Amino acid sequence: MRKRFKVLLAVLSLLVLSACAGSPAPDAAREAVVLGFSQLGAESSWRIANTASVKAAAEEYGFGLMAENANQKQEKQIDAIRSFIAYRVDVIAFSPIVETGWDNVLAEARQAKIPVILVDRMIDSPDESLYTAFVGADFYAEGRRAGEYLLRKADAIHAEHLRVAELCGTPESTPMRDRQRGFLDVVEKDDRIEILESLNGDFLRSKGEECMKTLLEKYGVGGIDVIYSHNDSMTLGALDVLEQSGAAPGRDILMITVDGEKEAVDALKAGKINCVVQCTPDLGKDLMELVRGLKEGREIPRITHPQEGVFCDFDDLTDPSVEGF
Ligand code: GZL
Repeated sequence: MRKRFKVLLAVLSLLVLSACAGSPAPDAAREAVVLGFSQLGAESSWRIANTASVKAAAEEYGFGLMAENANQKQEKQIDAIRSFIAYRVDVIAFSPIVETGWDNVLAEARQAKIPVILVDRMIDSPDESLYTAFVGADFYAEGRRAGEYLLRKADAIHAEHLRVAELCGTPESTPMRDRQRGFLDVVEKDDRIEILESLNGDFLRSKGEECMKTLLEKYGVGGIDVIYSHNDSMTLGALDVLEQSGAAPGRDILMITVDGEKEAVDALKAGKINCVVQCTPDLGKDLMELVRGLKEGREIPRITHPQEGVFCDFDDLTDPSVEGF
């Protein structure tokens, strides 16, 4: 009898401890917090994974979630934010498709005393009070990592001249601007590197294909040494075109990409991509921690960057840690 009592006591203790160990709020808190979330679209595997991360984390934390998809339209994001204000959600979170054009609607949220958290992308405004916090990648650092890989590769293959074509993400978006600036700040000092051209692929696989076709028509496979692409979707589109043209991407042309989705990491392992700069879509839990902090009246960090790294052809690609999302 005593043994059974001891086991029961141990189980009960574990249950109590787990409930106090910072685990998400219980279901009963679901209606206590309602988060309005405007997602910019579903343009890439990264975006789809990011949306899933936010939804799963809201569920885990027991928060009510009003999620709106703007299908790449800024005006739909603005409408969604206005509906969150009308509904009087506790917190508004959104991923701004571009950096400008938000001041009026965010001033309305401030007027309604609803805090705003930026997810994944930044806004460009002189008014720092328009948002409370940002959770997302340091895109400038990602661009620098891509540039540092290219210089390391140039050393390793004793390259004297490398002609780079850049596939850019959505114009005036934070990842496009900062991945470009970070990359250029590293490579433009090195006279082995020549930037041939930068084309807008809008983070879309279909436009990545179009850009690659345009580049091949203009320069030919022998006229381009490196593709630096701001996301995997555009890179995978470019790979399709290169392989259809008979080129061997990863050998004839160095391929550098950002995000780290499974299909791109698999292409890295197959030797078709040379470098994958990681950009995690898993921002949901970090976002919910910020929401919980606001609801508990705590000071929250203004900027939260996730840990990110690089997978490349200098690595042991058989290591199980080399995997995509
Ligand atoms: C980056 C994110 C970018 C991804 C793309 O955090 O904003 O948008 O790199 C996505 O895949 O479209």
